[in-house]
Amino acid sequence: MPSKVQTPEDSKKSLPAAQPPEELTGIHLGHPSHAAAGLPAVLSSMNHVMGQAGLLRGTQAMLTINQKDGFDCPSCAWPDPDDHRAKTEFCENGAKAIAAEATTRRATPAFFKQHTVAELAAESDYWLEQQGRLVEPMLLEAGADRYRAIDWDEAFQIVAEELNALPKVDDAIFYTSGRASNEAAFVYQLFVRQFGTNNLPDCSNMCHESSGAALKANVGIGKGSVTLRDIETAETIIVAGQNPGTNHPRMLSSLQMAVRHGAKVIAVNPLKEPGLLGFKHPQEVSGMLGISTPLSSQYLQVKLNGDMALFRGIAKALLELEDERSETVLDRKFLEEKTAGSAAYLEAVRATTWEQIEEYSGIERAEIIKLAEQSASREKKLITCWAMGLTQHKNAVASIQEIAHVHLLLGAVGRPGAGLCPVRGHSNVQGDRTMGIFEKMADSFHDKLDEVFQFKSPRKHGYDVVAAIKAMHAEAGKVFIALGGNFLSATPDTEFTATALRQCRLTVHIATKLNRSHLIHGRRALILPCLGRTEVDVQRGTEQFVTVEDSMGVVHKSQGALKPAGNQLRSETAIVCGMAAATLAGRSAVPWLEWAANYDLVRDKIEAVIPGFEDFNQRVRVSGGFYLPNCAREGWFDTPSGKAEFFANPLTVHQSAPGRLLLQTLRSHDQFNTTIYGLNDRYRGIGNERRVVFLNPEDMRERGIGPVKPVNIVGHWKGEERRANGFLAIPYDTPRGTAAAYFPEANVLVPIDSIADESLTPTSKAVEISLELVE
Ligand SMILES: Nc1nc2c(c(=O)[nH]1)N[C@H]1C(S)=C(S)[C@@H](COP(=O)(O)OP(=O)(O)OC[C@H]3O[C@@H](n4cnc5c(=O)[nH]c(N)nc54)[C@H](O)[C@@H]3O)O[C@H]1N2
Ligand SMILES: Nc1nc2c(c(=O)[nH]1)N[C@H]1C(S)=C(S)[C@@H](COP(=O)(O)OP(=O)(O)OC[C@H]3O[C@@H](n4cnc5c(=O)[nH]c(N)nc54)[C@H](O)[C@@H]3O)O[C@H]1N2
Ligand SMILES: [Mo]
Repeated sequence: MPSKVQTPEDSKKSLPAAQPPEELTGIHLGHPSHAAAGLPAVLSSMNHVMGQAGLLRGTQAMLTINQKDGFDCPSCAWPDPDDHRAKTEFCENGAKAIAAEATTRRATPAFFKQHTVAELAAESDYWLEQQGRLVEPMLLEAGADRYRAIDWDEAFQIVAEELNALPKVDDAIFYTSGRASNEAAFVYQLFVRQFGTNNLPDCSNMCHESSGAALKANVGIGKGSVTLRDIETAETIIVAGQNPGTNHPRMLSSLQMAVRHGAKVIAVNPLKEPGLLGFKHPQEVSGMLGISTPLSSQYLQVKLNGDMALFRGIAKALLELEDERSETVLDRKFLEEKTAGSAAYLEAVRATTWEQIEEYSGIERAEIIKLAEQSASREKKLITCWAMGLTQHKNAVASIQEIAHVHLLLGAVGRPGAGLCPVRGHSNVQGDRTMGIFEKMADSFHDKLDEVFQFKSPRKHGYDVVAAIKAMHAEAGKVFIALGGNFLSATPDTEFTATALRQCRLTVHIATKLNRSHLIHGRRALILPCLGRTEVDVQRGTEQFVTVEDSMGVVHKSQGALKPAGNQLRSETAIVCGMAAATLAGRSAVPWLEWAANYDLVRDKIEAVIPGFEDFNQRVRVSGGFYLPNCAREGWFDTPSGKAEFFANPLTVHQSAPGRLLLQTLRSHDQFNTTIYGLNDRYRGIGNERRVVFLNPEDMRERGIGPVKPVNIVGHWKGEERRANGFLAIPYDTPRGTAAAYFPEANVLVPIDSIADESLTPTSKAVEISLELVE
């Protein structure tokens, strides 16, 4: 029988806190900037690196990051240039990520002995992060109030014992965050499938799942179609729902290069984001002197969730231009030969009125026509980049398909300088998916896996993130294992998720740093400390490397250079192999421990199972790596019809109830997802505070809320209320009716049932709220 451990009826007070403390930290309010990077960025990165890692370790790390024989930056998935690579190919936020990993601080067994789990949970996420690297496997026994050190074999035995005691295999849930290497991800999914389940939720479920679902249906591959060279040679680049100044700073160099070649960059974003206005290249003298290149020639402050209407508007404007002009605006040849469904789509576009488009998008017709004319000018080299502003909405899939439709009308896919560019988040989130981290892989993948490993992999689809939380919530006694990440803080509806995790019989986290998920635990809990990307990985005397795939489908090596943070640390691959060997003892023919000692053996099997990895071990040793096949890039479409598909989706937008605001949850400049590096959001003019809510000044006036006054945020969802208390109201340039607050503090407001159609991604960019003034 699954054991019921802690119930929601247990007094909340006695349980470790699922949310960071509500205290304010003392805001310094400045002004939003007009450009990103430049000298302050360099200074900030140096501060972080030298402050955390010291001069020697810091410099050593910074000189190998993103170099062809170095390690892949663990921050974002923006690719490295194929040819013109700078000596310092990193950005301010990459530097912060390195500093966080290379830190000399340690969360030792003595530290865990000093603090109860409840005491640790009362601290802020920023404080938890500052405690440094985890160095020994830690166990929280049933009923104990603090973690204690144990050895690796004991830890693997506990995992094996709990997994094998489950009444059904589907009671085990295996989460992955997108930093795991290809090798770790491949062995992990094999372990999970040999154990017997497809319960492989991942961070992608909360991230670019909508892009994958949309593009797979449109163009036959759920990945972007462009390369870095395409970006640099495009004529028009639309950046929609993305804040590259903070989240993909190296993308700004590529945009700057494009602008210097004559490209126009168009920003589509409700907020005026400094990183989209201008760029001061930190590796150029002019940039260091503070001279910025203006980036966006047009800045469309779309309403939250107004993108589908905007792109429908672009399509409508293109059609009207085609009608007006004698020359063709649309690529008729491409439409006829390579696409299907355009007639029904074009009919839907004609039937959509300009009034509706303007109302839903909040953008005037003239501006939309201007953008359409720009997109269709000269060689129609159009690239559209997007990220979470598009993917985390109810109609995300349909919105992204509307982007694809505009590209198909212009034939702007699979041509040099043109294409679709979902900009990935985690540095290997795309690679993890390629390796089979997915709750519903295609049959072709399973067939190959079965053939190569001589077993019958389960075909029943597994849980994605939201389904996993609901399953743990509905029934006690599950086992939850996480390869990286911070499940509790990254997922929606924090208190609901906390209840779900507390009911597990075992929670296990393979991690580099302490986070809140380690403190909101099951009956028993394990923390298994792993090596980071920056560190040397030696197995049985031989130095190993891992591989990753960037946002543009380049697979390459990553090899750390720093001395590991502790001598007990194991690599992710070795930890997964250790768990698999203990759990599947006698049931698996895989030589897990041999694999843990030699990643070439794992790569040979990746080659055998996954298309595009021919001669993997040879090709990945060639400097810079190799591109995976990509049908859309190559100009053909792997859809059932063999053509790129149009879908005449009904036009939708989030309609808030009267008096309510629509809140998006986003990242500050000093965080990597749930990892809080600092308390500033420099470009937006916020110093030393995270509990802020950005509001339109008119909306504030109407509600009698003065600048920097404390408010409580009340979330509304189908008659339910969720609360996040004690936020400071900040007047900001955002459209009326919209608001913004930081993730993860605001996750408590995101309802577990509010998910995107088809992709099932939590709608983190659209939470209906009202505000209460705090007296
Ligand atoms: N330094 C740093 N780098 C990171 C991360 C990090 O946390 N820190 N996270 C990584 C990860 S996992 C990811 S997925 C990416 C995330 O990269 P982003 O997607 O840039 O991240 P967000 O902060 O969520 O920003 C969303 C942007 O979309 C806008 N937006 C919100 N709603 C809408 C909308 O309805 N329409 C439009 N057009 N825009 C909208 C917001 O104003 C904001 O500018 O970054 C990756 N890189
Ligand atoms: N409200 C709201 N929620 C969101 C989002 C949003 O915009 N708004 N964004 C969503 C998105 S896009 C994403 S991707 C998810 C992110 O969700 P996750 O990927 O689960 O969260 P992270 O904060 O990236 O994970 C950080 C933790 O990973 C561990 N870690 C760091 N490096 C390594 C490593 O090399 N190996 C291992 N094993 N562990 C490591 C550290 O312990 C660290 O505390 O959050 C989602 N949640
Ligand atoms: Mo992400």
